[in-house]
Amino acid sequence: MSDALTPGPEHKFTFGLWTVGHPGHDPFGDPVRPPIDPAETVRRLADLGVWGISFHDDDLIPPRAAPGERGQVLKRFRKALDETGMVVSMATTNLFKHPVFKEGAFTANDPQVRRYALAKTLRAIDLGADLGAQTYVFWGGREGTEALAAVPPLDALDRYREAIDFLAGYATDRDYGLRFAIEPKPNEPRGDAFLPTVGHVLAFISSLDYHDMVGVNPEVAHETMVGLSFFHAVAQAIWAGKLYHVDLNAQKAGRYDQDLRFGSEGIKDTFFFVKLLEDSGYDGPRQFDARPYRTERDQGIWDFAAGCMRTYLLLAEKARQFDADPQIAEALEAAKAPQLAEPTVGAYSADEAERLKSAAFDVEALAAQTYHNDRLDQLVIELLLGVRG
Ligand code: GLT
Ligand code: MN
Ligand code: MN
Repeated sequence: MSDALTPGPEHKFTFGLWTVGHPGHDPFGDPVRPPIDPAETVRRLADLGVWGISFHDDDLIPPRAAPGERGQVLKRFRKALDETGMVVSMATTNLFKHPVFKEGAFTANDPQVRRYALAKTLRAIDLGADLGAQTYVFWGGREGTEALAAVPPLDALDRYREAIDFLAGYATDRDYGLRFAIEPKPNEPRGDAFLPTVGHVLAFISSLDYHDMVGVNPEVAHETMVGLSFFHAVAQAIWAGKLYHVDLNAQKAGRYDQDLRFGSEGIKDTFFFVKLLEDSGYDGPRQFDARPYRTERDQGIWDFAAGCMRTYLLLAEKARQFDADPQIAEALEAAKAPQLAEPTVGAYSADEAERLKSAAFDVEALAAQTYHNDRLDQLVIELLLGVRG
């Protein structure tokens, strides 16, 4: 049991620089923690068994870096990567912090702002590829509006598509071997965001010229904040062959984006998500996009990071217990769960349609069946509470 709970490179756990490095400011309060040097973050996380690190362009190279500083930062960062064996798992662009993006980035009304957003992203893609990133994430933090009249949504979607296709063309042309992952979020900081959920992103991807190289980066908090099931959202991304990256944290429904320690809320949904991911053969990064509580600093930050990974591994262990539990297997049979894998009628044929129309169904008997879902769910709760196995 202890081995299964020790994080290692095989688990592909990753953290963004902006997560453990978050200074703890919020709309009402000042920072509560000093900044951490990216190289120090790499070393501390590597000690905990983390496999990879990710960053926004501006997390790594401060936007107002003095000439020469860029080289210094990169040198320190590369040295820490080399010494620890940690990889750069993902890179992304900060297109939300600077006031130039207050009205949008790829979907800003002003073409010069859109062109600037693209230029910033092209440079950030170069940086990410140079450091070995294989996934590039797009979170459209400022793509949206409060004034519905101000931003025609059909044009905004055209511009969004134009931007992603242009950048995909660039990454392909440069042979960077990158895959893109678009991260949905329903609102915050904008009143209404474009590409608000996993479902919207999947539909958008199918409209792209470069649809093969673009997938989705679902985040627990972003689906959960509007009351959607993250488990089902990720399932649909997997089903579509589009789960290219995943952002793990915790969230209560109906709140602002909380980015809490993984597994600290919604334990049942989180358990089924972990089981789904483990069973699916997904072999991409398992990224924690969470922040320590504002009460934490120093060692508390690294305890928080260790906690995210430990909870993931505990739930993966619970998933194995679920599969090995004979009473749960019986309850799944009683719920007829295995039968959902059987085709209903197969592909259309006129004969089959006729057979169906003339078949006799004992509808009353079918309606009277019981599935014992309460018993099944109770067994799951008991498993999670540690009184089984
Ligand atoms: C920002 C956001 C996250 C995104 C990051 C990538 S930035 O912290 O809240 O959900 O994943 O741009
Ligand atoms: Mn995220
Ligand atoms: Mn979030």
